Amino acid sequence: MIFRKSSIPKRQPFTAKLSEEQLEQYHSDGFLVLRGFLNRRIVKQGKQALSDVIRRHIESSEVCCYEALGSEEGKLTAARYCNRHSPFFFQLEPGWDPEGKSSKEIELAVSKLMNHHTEHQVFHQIGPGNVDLLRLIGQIFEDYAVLYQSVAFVKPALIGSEKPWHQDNAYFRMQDLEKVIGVWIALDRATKENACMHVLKGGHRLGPLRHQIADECEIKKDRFDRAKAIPVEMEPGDILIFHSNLPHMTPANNSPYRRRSVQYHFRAEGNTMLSYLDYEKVFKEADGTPASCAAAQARGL
Ligand SMILES: O=C(O)CCC(=O)C(=O)O
Repeated sequence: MIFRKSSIPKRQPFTAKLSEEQLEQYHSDGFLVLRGFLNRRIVKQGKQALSDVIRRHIESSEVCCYEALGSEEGKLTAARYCNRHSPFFFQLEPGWDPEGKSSKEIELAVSKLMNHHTEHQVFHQIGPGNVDLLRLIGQIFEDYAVLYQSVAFVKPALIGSEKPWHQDNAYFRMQDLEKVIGVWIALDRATKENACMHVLKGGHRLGPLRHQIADECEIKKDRFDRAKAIPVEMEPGDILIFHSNLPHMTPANNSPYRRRSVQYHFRAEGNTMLSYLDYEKVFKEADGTPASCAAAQARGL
């Protein structure tokens, strides 16, 4: 197709900019909350898109492949639905068996979606296609912001399990730890009751902390005082921008309120990915011990 110059839409002018105080706050606390960043219409579309994407996969065996992940005793540890044509997948709460359940029941047990931005235009619009967001992140990086990954956590009501303390850089392997940022976006109200994010304010300045594999990959218990954690309560449309060395967790959701959120990680354009072995020399504690999840898994640390 040939575009005439006049038919090419003009690039939207960037409008968002962080103030000096906000930049300082990000660098000293390791996070920043921007209230009402997304409007109600797009938040509603995001929630609808989550439902649509989940249902489309459950109901179409042409698109979807189903995997039951098992433990040594042959018990189901997690059920996962993947896409035959894309890197997208979602999984259910540990141990929750979808056999004989309706699509609605299954949807309410989903805990995590990976690469959701490939499955719906709204998820692209909220994240990697959001010029205001790219500009803010780019301002922090002093470089262009590029999508690294997208993941959505959808903490189910009553059964949502805990995500233990971790630093996101423990999962990644980017050369410059300063230039990877997570953006956590509330689609529902996120409160202490329904498992909002909890962070260790300023904890990114501790540098890499040793992770170990328990049920999941988590920071070793003695690395900081967990009583110093603070909850970050958010309204739908608020966003949390956080450094990928910031220790954070979400507790179990025992409340009757589902807590949906979507999340994107961005890297600076100039930040490059290392091999697992090279990353051990970057994400390490002060005594040189490799601290990432992969290192813990491979070396039994
Ligand atoms: O949203 C959640 O429940 C957990 C989010 C989290 O810990 C993460 O994104 O690394």
